[in-house]
Amino acid sequence: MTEWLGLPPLAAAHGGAIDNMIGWIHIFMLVLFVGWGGFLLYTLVRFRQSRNPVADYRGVTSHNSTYLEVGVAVVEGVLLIGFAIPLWAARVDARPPESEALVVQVTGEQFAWNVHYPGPDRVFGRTDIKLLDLQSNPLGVDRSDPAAKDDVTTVNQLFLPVNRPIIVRLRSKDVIHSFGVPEFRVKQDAVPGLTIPIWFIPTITTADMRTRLGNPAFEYEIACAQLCGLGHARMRGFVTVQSAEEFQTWMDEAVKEQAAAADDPFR
Ligand SMILES: [Cu+2]
Repeated sequence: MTEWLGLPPLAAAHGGAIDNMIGWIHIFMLVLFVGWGGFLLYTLVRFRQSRNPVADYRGVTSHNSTYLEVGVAVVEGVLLIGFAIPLWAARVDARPPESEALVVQVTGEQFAWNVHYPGPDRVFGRTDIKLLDLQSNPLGVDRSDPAAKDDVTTVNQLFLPVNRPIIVRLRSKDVIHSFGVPEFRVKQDAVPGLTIPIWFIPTITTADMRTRLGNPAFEYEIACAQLCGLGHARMRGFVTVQSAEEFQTWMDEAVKEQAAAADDPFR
């Protein structure tokens, strides 16, 4: 019902509820705009100077405006209590259990998105700021930690399986960034010093979306949605949504490659 808003194509399970809410807000705001605009025009005509040469010091005695304002407050209350709060509760409080989800850490920095997968053991390896190297180890993963041996990191490339809950733990190294993927209807600030979880279920693979849109170059894009410095505009990450099998193949390859690279004494 929200095609008239021209939103980006939808590719996440919860997105319909968000679009619904955006639709209702637009409808209510249109009613308010027309109502207040009409009222303004009415007062301009009704209280024009030629009809009211002398000011009326008694003012308005009817209570209509009070009733109207109560009406507006009720509508806004419905938006807040009926739509916004339940949606917030479902989106933020009711996170799926980590055992059923793919948990991935995404760390913003000026000006890139660092992605960290825990690997098959589902445990994030230790990271140490002393090991941090912007070229070879931007997250400072300590490969000597057993839990880190199978960890996978990427820069600006987030690979996700379709139809599975994804929990992104959002962090930042430096300033406030914002993780926004319009097709997933998610946008959340990444705040230094905090780890903020967000979750969603991607429903359409990148390949299917390309066919659907007739655009072979389509990519889901992580746009940094907070002005975070001079390079903000080039802080673009890409999300590749794959079938469960394709994702597993990619993950197995990446685990092997990165573990081998970490073991290479000549690196
Ligand atoms: Cu940024």
